[in-house]
Amino acid sequence: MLNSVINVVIAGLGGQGVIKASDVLADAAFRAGFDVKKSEIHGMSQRGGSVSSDVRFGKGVLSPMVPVGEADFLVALDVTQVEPNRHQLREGGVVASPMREVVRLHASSGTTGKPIVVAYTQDDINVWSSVMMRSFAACGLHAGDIIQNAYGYGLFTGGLGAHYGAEALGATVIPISGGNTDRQIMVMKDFGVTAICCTPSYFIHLIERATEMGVEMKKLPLRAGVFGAEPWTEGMRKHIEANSSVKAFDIYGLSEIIGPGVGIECRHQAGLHIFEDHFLVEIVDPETDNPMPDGSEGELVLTTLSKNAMPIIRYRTHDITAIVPEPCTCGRTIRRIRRIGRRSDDMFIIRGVNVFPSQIETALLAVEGTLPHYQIVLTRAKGLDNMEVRVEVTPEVFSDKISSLEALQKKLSQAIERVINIRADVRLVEPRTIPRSEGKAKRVSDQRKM
Ligand code: DLL
Repeated sequence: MLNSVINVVIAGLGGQGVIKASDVLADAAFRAGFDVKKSEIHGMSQRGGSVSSDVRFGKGVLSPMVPVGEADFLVALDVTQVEPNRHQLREGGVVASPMREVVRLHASSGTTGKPIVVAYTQDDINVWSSVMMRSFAACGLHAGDIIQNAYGYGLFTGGLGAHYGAEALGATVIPISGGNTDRQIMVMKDFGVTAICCTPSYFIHLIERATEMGVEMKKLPLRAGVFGAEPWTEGMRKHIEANSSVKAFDIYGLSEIIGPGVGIECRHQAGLHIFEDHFLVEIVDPETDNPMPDGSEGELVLTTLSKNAMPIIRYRTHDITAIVPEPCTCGRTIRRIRRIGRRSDDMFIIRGVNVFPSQIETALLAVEGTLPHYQIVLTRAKGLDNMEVRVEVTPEVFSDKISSLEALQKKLSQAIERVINIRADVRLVEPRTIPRSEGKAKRVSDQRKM
């Protein structure tokens, strides 16, 4: 994965900035013990001999020294340069520290294609533990709490990220990982668990299963849920808080930046505080790439400020949010972002209308009698797109008369139409028929391309 010489592509529009960047890189590379050779700056006069090897820049300039697909690292001085130059990168990861300093590898779950491998030095792990520790503290947790960590352990960053943070806090961690739902409930009850970490959709499943097992969730000492790794709505929060004893906190993060712990809600549950001493936040217009002012919605772009093994500059997360500029009443001075309801790439187009799964979820959960389990199935017949929304109803509603079920179906269909302006076929399904996930829920099944 790592060579003693790193091939770096500096992508920018030229000028002093590029030269400065190559100087900084060369300096860092020297100090890290790399074999730095010489600079290669197209279109400019060469400056000195002490610049990082194989540095190049420029929009359409292809370097004879860094063949396409062979760059280890892309330094983009301008956010617009990331995508057009991505093809220069070598497959299989980019590590900026010597491999002997890398103490851990993880991989993103990846919505498409191959997973992205991410690497950490010991310092990176320490930063991660620290931001996770602060995250737990923001939820009001402290030493003495018993934290059941039901995020998956393994390549997924959720499990070990939360684990190290909880230990740094001085809490007692139960490293149960995801799955084995009955055992989760037994452990929660028997160990006097006070906080749980998992995806919000899995916690809803835990609530249901506990009820079936005769365990009263509201009577447990559980008081905080640290939920993230997937989009969820205020409707889901209401459902969780009404059906259990937890206050539900939203935690955000992504493997490429560090894992969980980029941001978290505080007790006011009014946006996620970003740990700005480690992560620089920007919002850009996903269409034009222009920076957006605070308060305007756009794509979250993150830069790591303290990572060693995989520093990342202006990473396009695809997550849509806005910066909340007002200070929070909790007193923290780090800024907040709005909860992430959607990704720019989870949008689907149906009969020409752009739709996000979270819009459907908001519409469904505003109507009484439904459960936060739904699936959107897209099909195509004779060239015409169709959207069916399968939604689970509560057992009480399901045993109602046909006429009341039909009335509910109509109500849901109208609620969806009000939000997205097109009709969807709503199908009410029996409780427990939509597949449950132990990790991230899969909401959309697009069968149009199959
Ligand atoms: O999901 C890291 C994580 C683990 C976050 C545990 C929180 C808790 P990835 O598998 O790389 O990493 O997926 C990252 O998940 O870009 C978002 O699209 C989505 N995501 C993560 N947290 C949230 C959240 C982990 N709170 C991708 N709300 C991100 C909405 C979220 N989406």
